[in-house]
Amino acid sequence: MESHTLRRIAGALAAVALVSCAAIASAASGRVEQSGLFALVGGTPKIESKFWVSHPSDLSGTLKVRQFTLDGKPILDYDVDMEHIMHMIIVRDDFATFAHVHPDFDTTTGTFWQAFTKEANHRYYVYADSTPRGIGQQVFRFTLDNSGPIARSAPVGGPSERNAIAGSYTVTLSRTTLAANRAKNLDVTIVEGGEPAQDLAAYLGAAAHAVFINTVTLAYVHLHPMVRGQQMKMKAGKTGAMNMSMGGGKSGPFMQMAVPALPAGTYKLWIQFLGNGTVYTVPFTLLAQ
Ligand SMILES: [Cu+2]
Repeated sequence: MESHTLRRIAGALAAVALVSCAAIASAASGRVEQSGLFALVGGTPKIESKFWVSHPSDLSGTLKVRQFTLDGKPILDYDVDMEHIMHMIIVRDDFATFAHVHPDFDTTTGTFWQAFTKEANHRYYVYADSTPRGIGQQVFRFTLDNSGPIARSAPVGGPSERNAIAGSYTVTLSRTTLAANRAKNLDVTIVEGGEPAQDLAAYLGAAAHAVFINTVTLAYVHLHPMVRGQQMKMKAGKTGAMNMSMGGGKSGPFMQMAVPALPAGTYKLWIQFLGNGTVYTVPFTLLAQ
């Protein structure tokens, strides 16, 4: 079976620490800025990404990201990818929560902002995934600090069951253990009431979205499973990236995703899909060994 899964890979592979994540106090404003850790496997950082939190109360604040060309000019033009110019993934330090949000954008300053309320005693990892026009996809990771001592949390553990329940749906992966460093196609099947689900629709321009995060290295992979046996309309984007158009029609329930070669480790995986008008986020744990 032929599959052309659109693939977006980002990673924070240990040896590829190209940009320091050190927090830098901005003398001018008193705010604490972070320079993002470049996180795109196989790519190179072509911009600089800055992160800070404005008007923080104890737990609520506005996450801000502003990106710059390497000669220091704020980036104002972004390509739309999956219906948005920035995708922000926010995961809790124990990988127990996952958010996929789309920050607002100030076209004058190039600043993105996103309201966020964290839970006490946890830090969060924030991934900013965008495609500056003419540059191509760039992904940076930041850390949102904890308020209060970090809670002790259960370890992520081994590979999860292949089935997971989401509302009235059961999502099944063909496997949750993979050979490390080897690309592999994984089937994703969504069943409702014992039958293939009939009320799935495209979500953000894809049949489903899958985000993998290595629980140790924080390497990040973002894939879009393709509906099996359905002709997908693909077009080359301006930057050479592939954009997918599904026209908002029916989607699933039989999908396949092309998982790239993953370094050995444990990966938290979240699959997002739209079922009968509701977005579901389904967690799994994968082991690459
Ligand atoms: Cu996606």
